Amino acid sequence: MRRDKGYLFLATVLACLAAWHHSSLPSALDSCPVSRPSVIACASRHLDANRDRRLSRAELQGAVDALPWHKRGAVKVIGGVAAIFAKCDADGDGYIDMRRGGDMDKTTETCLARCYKRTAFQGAFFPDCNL
Ligand SMILES: [Ca+2]
Repeated sequence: MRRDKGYLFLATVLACLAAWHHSSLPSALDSCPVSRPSVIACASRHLDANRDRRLSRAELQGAVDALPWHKRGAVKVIGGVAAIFAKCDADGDGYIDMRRGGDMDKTTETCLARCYKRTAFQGAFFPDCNL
C-alpha cells in the first residue's frame, strides 16, 4: 500500500513536470532578450564591411580579431569562425548570406538557434545594437 502511494506520488510529480515543461517552453523561447532576426540585422549593419549582405570569412575573422581580449571568451562560446561557418553557411560557398531566402533563412535550426549563443554573439560584436 505504502509503495503504491509512492508510485502515485512519483507519477503525479512527473506529470506536473511534463506539463510545466510544455507550458514553459514557448514562453522560454519568447523570453530570450536577443531575437534571431535582430542579431542578423545587427550583423548585417556592423560586420558586413562591404555591404553585400553576406558575411565572408574575412569579414567575420576581422571582427573577431578586432575584439578586445576580454570579449574573446564569447567567441569561444559560439565556437569560433570555422564553427560559425559550419553551422550558418548552408550552401558552403564561403559566405553567410543574410538576404531573404539565403543561408540565415535556411539555418534556423543550427545557426544562432539558442538564446545563449545569440546573447554571446550580440554581446561580443554589437552589445548596444537592437534592430
Ligand atoms: Ca553561403
